[in-house]
Amino acid sequence: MTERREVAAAALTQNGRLLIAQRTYPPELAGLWELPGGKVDEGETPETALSRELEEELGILCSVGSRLGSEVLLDHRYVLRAYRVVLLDGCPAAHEHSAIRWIELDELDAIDWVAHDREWLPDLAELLREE
Ligand code: DCM
Repeated sequence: MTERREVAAAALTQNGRLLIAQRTYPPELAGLWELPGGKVDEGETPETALSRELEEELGILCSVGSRLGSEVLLDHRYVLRAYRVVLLDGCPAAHEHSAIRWIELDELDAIDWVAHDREWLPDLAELLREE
């Protein structure tokens, strides 16, 4: 069996708020909110891949830190992992999403999340409480 390819997702927090992004594709996920990120390409580390994705998708420069929460198996090909991320430069803009939002702790539960990302809600709540 070949190893699963990683999809890395960013738990980017600033001033007690978390950045979330609204997907445009595939149709079954369009309109739902996620931690932004993407697939780790061959030769990349999760950290370099996530930095690249955040620059492409949101136009920001970030530092990727430690893992957050458990890994989530997407299907037989992909594993999803979240990382704590700090914004170094730029102001996030939705280049590839339909919208972005900064949310507070008390908004976490009510968001229309992509199902897999819901797994991290307790970890995200703890992260926002620490902020
Ligand atoms: N994905 C997810 N949650 C995220 C990021 C991605 O469930 N926070 C899923 C959606 C896709 C796959 O990972 O099935 C690849 O993502 P993308 O299409 O953004 O590269």
